[in-house]
Amino acid sequence: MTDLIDQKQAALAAIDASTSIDALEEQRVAALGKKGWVSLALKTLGQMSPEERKEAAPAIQAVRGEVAGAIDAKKAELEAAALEAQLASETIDLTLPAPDQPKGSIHPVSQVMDELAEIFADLGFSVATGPEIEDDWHNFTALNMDESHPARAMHDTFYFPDKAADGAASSSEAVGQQKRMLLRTHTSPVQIRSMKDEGAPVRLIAPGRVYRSDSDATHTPMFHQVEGLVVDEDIHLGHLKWTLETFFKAFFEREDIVLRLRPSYFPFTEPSVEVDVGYSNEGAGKEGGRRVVGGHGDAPGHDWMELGGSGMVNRRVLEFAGIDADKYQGFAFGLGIDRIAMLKYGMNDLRAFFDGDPRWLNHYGFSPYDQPTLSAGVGVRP
Ligand code: FA5
Repeated sequence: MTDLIDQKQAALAAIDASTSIDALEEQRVAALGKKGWVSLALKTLGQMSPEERKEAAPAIQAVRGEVAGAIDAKKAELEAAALEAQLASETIDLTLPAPDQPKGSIHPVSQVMDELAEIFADLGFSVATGPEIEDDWHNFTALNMDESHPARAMHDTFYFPDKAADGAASSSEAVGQQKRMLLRTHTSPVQIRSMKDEGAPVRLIAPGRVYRSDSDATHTPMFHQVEGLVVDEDIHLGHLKWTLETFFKAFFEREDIVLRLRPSYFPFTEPSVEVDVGYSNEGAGKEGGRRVVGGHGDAPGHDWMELGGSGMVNRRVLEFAGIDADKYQGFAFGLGIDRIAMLKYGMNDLRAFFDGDPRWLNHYGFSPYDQPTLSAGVGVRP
């Protein structure tokens, strides 16, 4: 019995001296575990006479209770101390100055895309999308530019490595060419995809990124276009002109916009017209950037900027897309979104659009609260 008392005193001292939950667990196993000294003492009860047992059992149980109680108490104490330490390490000093807010802004191209969608939605257009990694057929062939068509060369196309050219037999080359993959050079393939999917009539815009190997102040290798397509019965060039004028007046929020429609050529439209807008270089925008001011591009200090191409959809294109070209006609246009953003918000150089310079973004970017709406205005500046 004295052994037991000694062991108890030693265990209580060790429990009290434990500085971690792990150390405490060791003490628990040593005393109360299967082979712990308390458990072994309990086992000796079986060999005792009933009288001895009557005396020894309560004593062992008392020791057991005392040791278990000490372990529980120490455990609670250690856990409380750990929590205290964690809370102390996580306190926030509210008297410190607030850290700089990370400040983002809406890129002018995104803002202009939202403005376009808002204006065209009001004219009954829906918004369509298509893949940026496109195949040769949708980007060129179905738009009436077969393989030998010279207009293909004008697009400075980024092609993906040609699988057919990697040692495949030349007999499969014709098939390979049709499926040759590229970065789309314009948004016009969305015309084909939409007509194939939806048939006629259609009335849509398709804004998105396009790619050409091209770079100067008004050309970048990646830029944005918005395609417009209307196919219905009795559609004519007058509808195209009215739509473009109505759009540009709403977009630039002025009535004196002067558009110049120049006869042009696109394989997928016939007749084709290029759309220019008159603008001023003279201090109208912030830092005197290019800006539409209304008026004629031939006036002194004014010039014309080419914004896009358009025309009546070539019947070959309608046929490629599975539309009855005797019943339906259509007009289409493709405008450079970055260019119209430059003219609206007065930037001079297109390349800065994609440099990611926070000073530029801060200056020309929009607040997320400036959601363009026709009622509140589509051209709100922060
Ligand atoms: C086209 O891309 C035709 N798909 C447009 C079209 C659609 C015509 C439907 C008829 C019917 P173009 O290559 O001219 O056409 O480009 C259209 C506009 O994109 C240009 O007027 C210009 O505003 C813009 N653009 C062209 N290349 C660049 C470039 N590298 N960087 C910025 N904008 C560009």
